[in-house]
Amino acid sequence: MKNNAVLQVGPLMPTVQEAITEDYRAVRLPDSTDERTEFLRQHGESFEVAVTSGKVGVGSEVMRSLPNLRAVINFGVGYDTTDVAQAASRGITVSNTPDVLNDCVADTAMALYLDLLRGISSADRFVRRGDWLSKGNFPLATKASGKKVGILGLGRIGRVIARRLEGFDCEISYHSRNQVEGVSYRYAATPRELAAGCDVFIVAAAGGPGSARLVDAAVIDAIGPEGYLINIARGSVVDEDALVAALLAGRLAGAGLDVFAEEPKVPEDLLALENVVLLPHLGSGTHETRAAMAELTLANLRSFVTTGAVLTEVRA
Ligand code: 8YV
Repeated sequence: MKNNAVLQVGPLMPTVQEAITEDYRAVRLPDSTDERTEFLRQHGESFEVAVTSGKVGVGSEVMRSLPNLRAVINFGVGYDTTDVAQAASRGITVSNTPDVLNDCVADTAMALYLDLLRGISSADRFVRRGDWLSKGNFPLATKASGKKVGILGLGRIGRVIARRLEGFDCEISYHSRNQVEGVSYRYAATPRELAAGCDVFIVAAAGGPGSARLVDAAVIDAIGPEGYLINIARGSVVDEDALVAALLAGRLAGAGLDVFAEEPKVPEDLLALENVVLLPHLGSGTHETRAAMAELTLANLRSFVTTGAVLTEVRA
């Protein structure tokens, strides 16, 4: 490949940024729209590979401005910010970082699960405010073991969540685009059917056009006033306005959210609610997992540059 053939799109983990700059002389796409347009007009033709993260991705417009692009190397398992349809039609390879983050994202789902049902964050605030001294006992919570849990999306991460929930004696059901072979969990034909049959509804489905607002007002109402919603996938999978309205009206018992529709914006109305646990999209955010994701990102880049194929290709 030519010099400067690697384009960095958006911020990356320092170790990844250093490696691609030193080893491939990668050039960073400017962040401001004006500078970016001019940069792409002048240099767009020279890039064959783009390295990005799931947060930023290579969207339709940037991809169109890179006429010689051959690969998008994505840090993160989710690739909904990259125009995979355009990539497929132009024969552009897209890679992501699957599997290495399954444990941490599933652990985050479990942390939200226990926190939400037992009121852990709320109880922590209770102690810090001095309410234990002034008000006495913390209100009773909901038992977490043995619940009926519905998982939307029984992919790599969904399956690890299910395995962890088995340890809590939960009764697991799921809905996925296709029924999964070799699992004993009950299959629900629609998200609404899944919601109607569970106490806790966990969103683990990939983001993107195919799953946008799959969890709509009707699904949220089917989870019901005694039910909880947890989302560790993408904010786009849930109709956020409908979720906020249901929480405010008491039509849902609570929600545990690691992801939002317009990150890092969190709906103002949620901030005052005690039955909601809010996380800043930290699903995979541990030293160990981020290092493994960085390694796989760089291995995909190395493999593409030397062989023309990536190790973990996205097949949308
Ligand atoms: C990533 C994630 O860290 O992998 C994903 O899809 O949601 C996160 O855990 C993030 O996307 C990287 O930008």
